[in-house]
Amino acid sequence: MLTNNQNVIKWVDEMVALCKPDQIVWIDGSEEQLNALREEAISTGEMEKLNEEKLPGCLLHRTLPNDVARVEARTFICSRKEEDAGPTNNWCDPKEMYAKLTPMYDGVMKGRTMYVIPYSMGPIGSPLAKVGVELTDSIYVVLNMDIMTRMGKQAFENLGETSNDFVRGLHSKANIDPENRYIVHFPEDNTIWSINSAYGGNVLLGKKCFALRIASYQGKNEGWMAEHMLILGIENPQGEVTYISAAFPSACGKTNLAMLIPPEVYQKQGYKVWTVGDDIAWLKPGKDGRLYAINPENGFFGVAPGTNAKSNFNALESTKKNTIFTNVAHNLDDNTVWWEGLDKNPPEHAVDWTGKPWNGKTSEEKGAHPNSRFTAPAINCPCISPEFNNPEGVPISAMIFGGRRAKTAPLVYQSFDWKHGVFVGSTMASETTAAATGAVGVVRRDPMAMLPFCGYHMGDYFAHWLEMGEKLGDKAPKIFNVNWFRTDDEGHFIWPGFGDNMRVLMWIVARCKGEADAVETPIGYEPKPEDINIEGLDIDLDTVKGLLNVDVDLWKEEAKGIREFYAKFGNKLPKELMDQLDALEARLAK
Ligand code: GTP
Ligand code: SPV
Ligand code: MN
Repeated sequence: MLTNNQNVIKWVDEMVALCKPDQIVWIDGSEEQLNALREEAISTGEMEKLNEEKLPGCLLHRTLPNDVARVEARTFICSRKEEDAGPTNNWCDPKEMYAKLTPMYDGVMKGRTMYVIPYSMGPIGSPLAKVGVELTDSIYVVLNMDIMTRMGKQAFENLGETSNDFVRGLHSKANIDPENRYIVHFPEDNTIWSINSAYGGNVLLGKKCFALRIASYQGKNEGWMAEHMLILGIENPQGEVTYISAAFPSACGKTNLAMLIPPEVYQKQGYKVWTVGDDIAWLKPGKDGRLYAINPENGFFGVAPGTNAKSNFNALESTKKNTIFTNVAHNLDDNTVWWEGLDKNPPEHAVDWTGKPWNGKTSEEKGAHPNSRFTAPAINCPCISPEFNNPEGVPISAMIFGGRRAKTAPLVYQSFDWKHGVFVGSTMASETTAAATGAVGVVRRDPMAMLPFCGYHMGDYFAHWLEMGEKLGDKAPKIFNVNWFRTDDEGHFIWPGFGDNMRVLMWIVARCKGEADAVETPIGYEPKPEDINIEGLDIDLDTVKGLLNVDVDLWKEEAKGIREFYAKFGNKLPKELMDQLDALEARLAK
């Protein structure tokens, strides 16, 4: 045992009595203990050791083909009152859910070891950090949590001997039975139960389950925000850094934007980009009244396909050591990894993500699953911010929303004010991706990129955003919307994206500093086309004009869609947002 905290000990005892593991191992976070676990996972075949010269400390893991993504249909928010989960979450009465799952956990760890993982979300000692304990029967989970969180006995030291303020996570892979898979949150009990999965967001309980679903509920009650946002800093040649956070739905470009390499025109002037986080931000007003953000995570659980030296050099560099690869192709020639979009030279002698022999030169099948991932330590990232471990976080000047929209949403626009910005975030829509099971490419509303991650009623969540704006007043970040994914008639992306997204961020920074003009449109403020720097790109001013075009007819349709979506929330929809919708329709009718 690593702690004398009776709240922890009592709960672990109860869960041990339920799950009946053969052994209990308390994870202290020491390299010695982790190495023994790595060796064990390698010896049982659960993980494979990769080329020690080319990928030192790296491991490969494959999950079952039925277990490759988050499962939104099997994810529940079990608040006592159904109304508190709201219309966008699956709900079940907590008593009923405990009664249903308890027999499934009964004896589930017989013949297995239970690992007790203490971890901190947020820098150790940060006033914004919070402690969780995850119980799991998976070494893969332990090794991933080691990368993704500050794991080990320090977390217990932070919790102290008497506090009861920790999130209780219980995970068992059980039989990885998709029919009995449950990812369940009990916000009022600070508890998460996950069973029958061994993949990513379903089982690394510090990530989406705690740092977004439980934390969003805590933030509402405690006056802060947990958001599905990257955090980056742009340093100008004078050494001043402006911090921006951005919410895009899963697999819509957060990791890429967070680590972007500035185009040459900015590099030669001395601009730099620093990564604070790539997926989750916890935000709270600071002493000076501005909004400060920390990244509660300690690593990146990033999408592998499409990651290459050109699209995301810094992410690729981050995966060169001490990284776990999940569901990518295994290159047998040199015991390395490969995925679609890594390079144009797929291996001939390889094993695909399902474990079958695979020839990348001739096969029609994909070598890596579209949602294959790398788990890489943040410290590996060449552009990790010097503020990454700052317990106070970084002050946010701008918040950006965005998604995948082939049409309708322009390259960038700014909201008229905070309230309008909350409206813009609440009405975000995006095409679905492989990050969750189900159809890909279908446009759905995904408010603030939080649809799958908000741990309470989304109408109350919108109200919380509005309240935060009241509290922040004129120190509130400016709110923007971006879309890198507009397509032409042949379906090709028009905007070059990736590092060139910096060109749009530069207008955003200039707006925050009051150094750039804007044009008023019915949906918000837009840049003058010539204010987007296209030096060095092979697109012209007319293309930028096209990207910024607001098609009033499409937007009238959009407003109708928003009205339908808003109807779901009934009287929980803040009146301010309905007023915003009416105002948008009035501007479009002019
Ligand atoms: P999660 O980890 O699921 O939350 O995803 P994410 O939001 O971090 O997305 P990520 O940066 O991993 O990008 C997902 C996919 O979008 C990858 O295949 C990228 O190559 C692609 N992508 C990212 N940025 C851009 C862009 O600016 N333009 C285009 N066309 N594609 C992009
Ligand atoms: C996402 O889907 O937004 C992810 C991956 O970041 S997972 O951890 O699986 O949720
Ligand atoms: Mn994510």
